[in-house]
Amino acid sequence: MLQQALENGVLTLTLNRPESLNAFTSELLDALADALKEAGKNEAVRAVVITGAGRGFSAGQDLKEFQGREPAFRQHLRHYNRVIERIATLDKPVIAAVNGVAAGAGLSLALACDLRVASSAAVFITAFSRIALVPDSGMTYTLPRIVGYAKAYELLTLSPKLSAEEALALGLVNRVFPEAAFAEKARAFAEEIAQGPTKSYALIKRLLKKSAAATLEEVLEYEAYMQELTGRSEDHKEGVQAFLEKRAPEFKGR
Ligand code: LHQ
Repeated sequence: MLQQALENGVLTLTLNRPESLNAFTSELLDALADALKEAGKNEAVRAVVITGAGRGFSAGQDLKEFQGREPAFRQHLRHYNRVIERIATLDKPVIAAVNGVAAGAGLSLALACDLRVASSAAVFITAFSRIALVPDSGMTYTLPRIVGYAKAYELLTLSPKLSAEEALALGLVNRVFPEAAFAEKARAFAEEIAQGPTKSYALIKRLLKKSAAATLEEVLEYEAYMQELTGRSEDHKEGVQAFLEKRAPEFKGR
């Protein structure tokens, strides 16, 4: 259901229900939440990739899970919200490797990640309004912050199918890689990030999250505090030394 593999500092979590385009069941969401919690504790993990098995990334909620009964929506969303909150508070970069279609809460999950890379074959659909729902899993928070209110309103109400190139033009994804080389390119991208100054990345994430609901004055204060922390790191010393010696730095995430 959820595959896990740790290699070269990158923990890859693969949603593995390909027969339903990796639609989410409560079980899959809980497994994902647990894996993210463990990733936070494991020092060997310096970046996390979430991707999908088969031809989809995730088609969102498994619409067969509640067949014949009414879901308790608010209660069910706790499974989603735990995942979204763990991504937001995880001090490590989380990359969505969108290998195929991302719809509904599958797209919400991708948008909650820090970076998104897409296969040229990927398709993006907000999908909620197509089944007369409102979005969940933070999409009304993340989407307007990425594309602005006007585009978010359009994407959420009309729910068009966007190609990877359209998603790139909107800033919904950071990179598009050709379908045939996607897995390899996405891995290389994630490994490059895992080799980076990941302690500094962690504090950049905290600063950006804080700035979403803070005044300039508060942000300036928080930046100064975080600068003290990164300024005393081994990686900062290595970064300056490497610059002075005109060589590439070797960061350790400390
Ligand atoms: C699926 C699904 C799926 C089950 C494809 N479930 N089987 C939260 C709380 C509580 C309730 C409700 O929702 C939420 C959050 C949400 O995420 S709401 C949004 C839910 N997702 C959708 O509405 C998307 C539904 N899927 C689609 O519109 C299409 O499948 C897309 C556009 C994603 C892909 O289209 P195609 O590439 O043409 O593939 P397909 O439709 O042929 O699907 C392939 C198989 O996957 C098929 O099974 P089958 O046995 O017929 O081969 C689908 O039934 C199954 N599948 N999505 N969400």
